[in-house]
Amino acid sequence: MQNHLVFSEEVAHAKAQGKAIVALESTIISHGMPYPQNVQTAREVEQLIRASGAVPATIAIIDGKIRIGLSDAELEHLASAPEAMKVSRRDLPYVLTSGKLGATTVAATMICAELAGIQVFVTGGIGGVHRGAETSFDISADLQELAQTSVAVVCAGAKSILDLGLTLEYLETHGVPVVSVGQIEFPAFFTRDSGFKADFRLDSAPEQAEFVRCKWSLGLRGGVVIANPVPQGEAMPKAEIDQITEQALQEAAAQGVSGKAVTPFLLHRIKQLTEGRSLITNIALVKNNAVAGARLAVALNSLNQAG
Ligand code: PSU
Ligand code: MN
Repeated sequence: MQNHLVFSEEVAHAKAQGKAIVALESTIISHGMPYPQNVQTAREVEQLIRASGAVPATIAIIDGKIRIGLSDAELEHLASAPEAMKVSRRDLPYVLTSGKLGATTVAATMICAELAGIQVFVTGGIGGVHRGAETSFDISADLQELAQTSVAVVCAGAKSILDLGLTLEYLETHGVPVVSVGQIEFPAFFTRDSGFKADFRLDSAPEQAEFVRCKWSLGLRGGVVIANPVPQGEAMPKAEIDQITEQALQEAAAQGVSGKAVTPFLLHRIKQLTEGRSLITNIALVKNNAVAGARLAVALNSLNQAG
């Protein structure tokens, strides 16, 4: 098992010293944002995590190894390499044995984080049940991963490109708690309110840490969604994002986009249709999550060390 993993010096050192570590995904870099904003954001997010007292571990697959923590040059390469594969659970053995460059989704990052002994993971938005899933069966593997892999996932909810009601039902069925921060409403990524409620509201990192630890101490495997809404001043107008989302969804259907290409297609079109404003919001919410995730990792680390 361990021979698949390679830790960066920074992360290896953090592990040896018992410091708090935060995992970060790489599909958001390769497929979620354009170059060079993607690599700038990745660097800033890492810095925010360090400034908040934790150590960042960006995860990707390079030369047949699961890399836990990337160098600056590796981040740059991943951000600008068009051949980077979007890697979810089912793709891991292929990308590792073929030696291709792989960017991990929420699902794959959770798997790698758990293997590396990292309990907190920060991203922008999780995948979910797509609209029309009753005929397309398009349900992100992220949800199955949350059902079985024990990592806390700090996100800004999920995008309204998804059916958020069905996404929350799916998580309920699989026993995945959805915790909102600062409000009971489940956030919808670009906006603070989705029209749906989270299961629980826990505003402080120590409360969130106790909750997560309690779940796992009961032997309940699986993740916890920590849904942290985009900051007030950075959110997009709901009517605008709703209309643009509809348009992007219709274009995806008309062009026959399917499978793993759906989510990147929609993210890219929304960015184009908002003339880049969605990207600014996206960057702001990821940074906001980085701070929340680092605080959670620090709180969880002190609970773990207290025994
Ligand atoms: N949602 C976003 N931004 C993203 C993704 C989702 O708002 O970058 C990425 C994440 O890596 C997520 C993946 O795990 O897309 C989900 O893809 P799919 O729907 O194909 O499972
Ligand atoms: Mn899908």
